[in-house]
Amino acid sequence: MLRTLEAERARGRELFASAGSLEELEAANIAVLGRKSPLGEVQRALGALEEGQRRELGRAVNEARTELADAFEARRDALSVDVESALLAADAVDMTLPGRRRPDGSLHPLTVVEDEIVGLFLRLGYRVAEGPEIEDDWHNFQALNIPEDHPARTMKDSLYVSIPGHPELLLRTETSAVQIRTMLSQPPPVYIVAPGRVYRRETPDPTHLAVFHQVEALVVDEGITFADLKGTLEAMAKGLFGEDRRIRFTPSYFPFVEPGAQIGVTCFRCGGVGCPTCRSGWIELLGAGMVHPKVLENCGYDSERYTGFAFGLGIERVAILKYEIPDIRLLIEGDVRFLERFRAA
Ligand code: FA5
Repeated sequence: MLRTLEAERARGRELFASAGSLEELEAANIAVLGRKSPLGEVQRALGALEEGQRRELGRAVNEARTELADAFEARRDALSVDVESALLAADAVDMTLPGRRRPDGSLHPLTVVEDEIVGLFLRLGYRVAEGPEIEDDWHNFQALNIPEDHPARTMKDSLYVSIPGHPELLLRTETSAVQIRTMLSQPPPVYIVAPGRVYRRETPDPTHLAVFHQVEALVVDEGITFADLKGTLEAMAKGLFGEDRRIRFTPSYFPFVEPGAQIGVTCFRCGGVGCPTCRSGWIELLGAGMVHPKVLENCGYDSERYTGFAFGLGIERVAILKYEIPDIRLLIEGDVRFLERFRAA
């Protein structure tokens, strides 16, 4: 039996040393130290021996077991380190590789144009005013000299909001309602610009959207005349489009101004001859005029002492003129290929 024991010791050492993985090592452990292994059998046979022999052989079996168990553990530790190293190697990050560069984002052309227009007026000493996008009938119509039965109400198709208990709410059709809110909140003089979103029931085409943005301007002070309006608009058009683009004033009607005018800019595509984008050679940019005395009075201003001018321009219209965009709808489609053009803008 001692010979078997020696042979098992040698076999066990060999098997453990040659195990190439933790799975192979576990199988070797069962074969060498398991209950059904030759060593196990020797151990079971001990009971049948007489005491002196049993003690001697028992000690030898224990020694063999201890040595083999140590060999098993030493190999298991070595293999575990290998496994961990392999996992780490698979997970390794090469710190010397160049990083993946994400393309820089950019401002939407409408934001760029709005910032430019507002910036122009801030430099002239105006301040920015704001109003809600959901308006009531009084601010959107009545205070702007558009009473209930006034035909001007049908000039723009309004979108009404159905909120129980608030029958007169609508999505504002123009930023002019901010004129009213501003005058009600402060005494003259007033020098404000009010950028914001407006809503109309329109079918979009190359120069029209149903939801678009306007910048409203309002000036009320002593001695303001139409010449101030004209000079301000000419300065603005030159600032936005450069010295070469021609602008024109044509008489127009808005109930909240008297006299009223529309300002057009020569079309970037045809230069003013007429094409599918502009139809007439001109692209209408804004409506303007001298604030109607009734509007001043509706807000508690003394219309004998104060006069003022106002205008409202479409930001999308400025963008299509400035960047020569053939269709205004491109501005709201979010197509990255189109927006990438403005990365450097
Ligand atoms: C108005 O909205 C007036 N509130 C402007 C005004 C303000 C007049 C103060 C007098 C005093 P109008 O509906 O014309 O006017 O619109 C003003 C500008 O918004 C237009 O000149 C145009 O640049 C732009 N605009 C109008 N409709 C659309 C549309 N459907 N899509 C894109 N831009 C539009």
